[in-house]
This record gives sequence, C-alpha cells and structure tokens, in this order.
Amino acid sequence: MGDVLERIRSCLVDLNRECVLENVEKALNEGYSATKIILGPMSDAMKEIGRLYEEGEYFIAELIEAADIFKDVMKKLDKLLYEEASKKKTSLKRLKIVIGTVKGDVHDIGKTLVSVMLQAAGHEVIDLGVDVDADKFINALREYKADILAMSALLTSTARYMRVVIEKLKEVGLRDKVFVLIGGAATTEEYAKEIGADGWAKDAIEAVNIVNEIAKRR
Ligand code: B1M
Repeated sequence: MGDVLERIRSCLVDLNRECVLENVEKALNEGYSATKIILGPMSDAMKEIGRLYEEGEYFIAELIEAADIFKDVMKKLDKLLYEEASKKKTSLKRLKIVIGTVKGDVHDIGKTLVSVMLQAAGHEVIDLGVDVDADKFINALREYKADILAMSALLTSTARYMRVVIEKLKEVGLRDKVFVLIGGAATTEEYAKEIGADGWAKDAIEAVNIVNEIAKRR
C-alpha cells in the first residue's frame, strides 16, 4: 500500500478525523481513485476497528465515531465515486434492484456504497434502508416489479434472516421471478449457496459486475 493510503488507514484506526481527511485529499492529488481509497484503506481500517472492538480495546462509542468519519469521507468523495462507477454504465438493460440491510441489523455503510455504485452504473435502485423485514422486501419487489433483491448483513445473527426472506419469496411465488444477491461481512459465497441465493458479492465493485452480467442476459 502506498504511504498515503497507509496513513489513511492508520489515521482512521486512531479515529483522527482531521488526519484522515487531510490524507484523503493528498491521495486524490497523488492520483488514487475514490473507489481505491474507500475499498482499500478505509475499509481495511473498519475491519481493524472491528477487531479492536472484539478484543475489548474499543467500545461502541469508537465504532460510532469510526462510522461517522467514514460517512464524512463518503460525502467528500460522493461525486467522484459516482463518476468512477458511471464508467461501468452500459447500454445494457437497466435493471430494477430492491436493496436493504436485513431485519435486526443497522449497519448501512457497505449497503449504501453498493446502492450508490449500482445507481451510478445506470440501474434503478430502491433502497429500503436498514432493519428491513421480509414483508417490506416483498412489498417493494411487487410494487416496483424489481428484477433483483439485494440483501446486506454484517451480523452473523442477522445473516440467518436472509434464509427466512428466501423462504418467504417461495411462499408468495416470487422466488423464480427475482435474482437474489447477498453480501456483507457476515456472508460468504458458501453461505449464499447454502441458503439458496443466486449470487454473492464480496464488495460493491463485484456487486455491479454481477448485476451487469445479469443485464447482459436479459
Ligand atoms: Co458493528 N459489528 N455492531 N457497528 N461493526 C461489526 C459488523 C463486527 C464484525 C465487529 C466485530 O466484533 N469484529 C460485529 C459483528 C460480529 C458478528 O456478528 N459476526 C459487530 C457487532 C457485534 C455490533 C453490535 C452487536 C455491537 C453491540 O451493540 N454490542 C451492534 C449491532 C447493531 C445492529 O445492527 N443491531 C453494532 C453496531 C455498530 C454501529 C452502529 C456502532 C456501527 C455501524 C454504523 C453504520 O453502519 N451506520 C458499527 C460498525 C461501524 C462496525 C464495523 C467496525 C464496521 C462496519 C463497516 O461499516 N465497514 C464492523 C467490523 C467489520 O465489518 N469487520 C462491525 C465498512 C463497510 C464499507 O464495509 O459494510 O462490510 P461492509 O461492506 C462491504 C462488503 O461487506 C460488501 O461491500 C462493501 C464494500 O464494498 N457488502 C455488500 C456489504 N453489503 C453488501 C451487499 C451486497 C454486496 C456486497 O449485495 C447485496
């Protein structure tokens, strides 16, 4: 990792907002893309902060502060992120995607990132926010006649709820009509297969690639 990227990572781990913002500016001047900054050092720092929380060195207050700094940087890079993801815009069919973080889970940073990048890539995104239950997902899928259901989960406990949503989709006769994409730190490709999802993305870029692939086939 370049020096400036490493500084972004360590400043965020130290929860030093000014230092993060200053180095993000420097990284942009050095030619790093907004996507690289967000998916690289910023995301790595959040994982490290999670580890420090697990080890009892950080508490909820630190997680909240880290999320706030992350959102500040997202605000700063918003336009650039959008422009960079727009390069993935294709003349393919524009798909409708219903997205949300599942019931019981309020982590929204990764989900929002995915949502922004899918929109920038030219798709229509209906973002239901966080703590979304099966009925809310189903109502939105019906109302917007969506092609894709995209669910995010950061907690092991809430990732289990994705299976509940998929079962409900079967009950109401929607399972064969939508592509189910899942993601978030509590999920894996194996887990996606296990619960009968159609796809899993490790990050926002992969999510856009998967959705564009589906668009190609329509
Ligand atoms: Co919480 N939290 N948190 N947290 N938090 C984690 C997830 C945790 C791993 C930390 C840890 O212990 N190591 C742990 C979960 C452990 C587990 O279950 N396996 C945890 C815990 C335990 C909790 C609480 C239970 C703590 C408590 O209250 N005792 C609590 C739960 C609240 C709830 O949801 N009910 C809680 C609360 C919070 C805050 C509210 C304080 C805050 C979130 C603020 C917010 O989101 N507005 C917070 C934070 C910040 C974190 C960590 C540190 C960072 C998450 C983050 O924003 N990462 C996190 C540590 C970690 O993830 N290792 C942690 C940056 C973001 C860009 O990454 O969201 O992973 P991420 O998204 C990525 C990919 O996953 C992917 O794309 C993104 C990158 O491009 N992706 C998708 C995400 N969604 C996708 C969907 C897709 C495709 C890709 O398609 C549909």
